[in-house]
Amino acid sequence: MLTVYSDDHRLQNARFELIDGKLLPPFENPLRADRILTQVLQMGLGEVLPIEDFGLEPILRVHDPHYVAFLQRAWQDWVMAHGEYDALPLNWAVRTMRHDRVPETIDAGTPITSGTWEAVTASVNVALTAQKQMTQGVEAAFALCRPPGHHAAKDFYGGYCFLNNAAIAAQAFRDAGAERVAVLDLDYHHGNGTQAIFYDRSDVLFISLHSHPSQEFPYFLGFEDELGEGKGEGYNQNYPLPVGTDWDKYQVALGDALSRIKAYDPDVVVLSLGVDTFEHDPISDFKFKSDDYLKIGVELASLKKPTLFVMEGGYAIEQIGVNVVNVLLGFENA
Ligand code: Q9C
Ligand code: ZN
Repeated sequence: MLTVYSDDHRLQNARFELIDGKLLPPFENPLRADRILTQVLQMGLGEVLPIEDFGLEPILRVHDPHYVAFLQRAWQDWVMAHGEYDALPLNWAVRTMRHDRVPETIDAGTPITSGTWEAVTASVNVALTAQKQMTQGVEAAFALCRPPGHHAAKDFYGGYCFLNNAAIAAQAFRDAGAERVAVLDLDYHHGNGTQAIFYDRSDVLFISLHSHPSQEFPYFLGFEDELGEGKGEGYNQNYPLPVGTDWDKYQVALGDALSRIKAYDPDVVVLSLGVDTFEHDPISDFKFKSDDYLKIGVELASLKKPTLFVMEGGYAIEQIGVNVVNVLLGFENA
């Protein structure tokens, strides 16, 4: 399978994130992508392509122009206001407060640094380069995106995500002539950004399997009664699963999700690939073993659809490469 990769991911390299009362070195760090690339090369998965630059246009098909402009100058503005520290603001928009006010900086777990803008635009270009290869006939590709994207919505960031790589690629497929796109999100966390972006649309089906939002980030979205709205009604499906979920239990929900996708009969599948479902993931509580990722790949291959794998989360540095590449090998060898 073809992989697309850019070294520019290293420009997102923060000092800290605020997590559980501690300022810790970020879990979402450059070693993640380095280890995945090493495993791709070691297993001989296939060719590794560099990025092409697609500019702002495909980003603006998904994200709000004010938000994109904010992100582009966020570091500079932050330094003017606070000096050269990672931007780790706290925003407090709880119930009873106004929701028509648009906050700019929000998440103390998602640092903005001097290289964030370059890194996140390179990450989008990774997804779009792989997407373009597929419009030219490649059947499956792996976009080794970093930073991840699925928690970023039209006009906000969070959960280590700034621009929604998977959503931008899904929209690019639509713009290139695909009639129906299915996005299947297998990251441990609910893909709230992707869901919100396509919530009122029937041309992009969004399905997510994840840790129950009553127990886990993003806490306020990802419940099973979120079915889409307007034209999008019936085109959103969540499978919230309890902490401690292992492959045996997951498999049932995955089977159901795959039959829904088969019934939808998409032209292409965008697979938001997180391996934070792993038993030793430091911030998550599912119980996947490395071999289980091969089985996910085999299951996904049963759809027999062109598939774009877009890297999302996964923080167990030692095994992240094996787990990710197992999905891709399982898919290819099925
Ligand atoms: N107590 C992705 O996997 N903070 N983002 C977790 C845990 C946010 C993860 C706090 C986790 C976001 C792409
Ligand atoms: Zn995640």
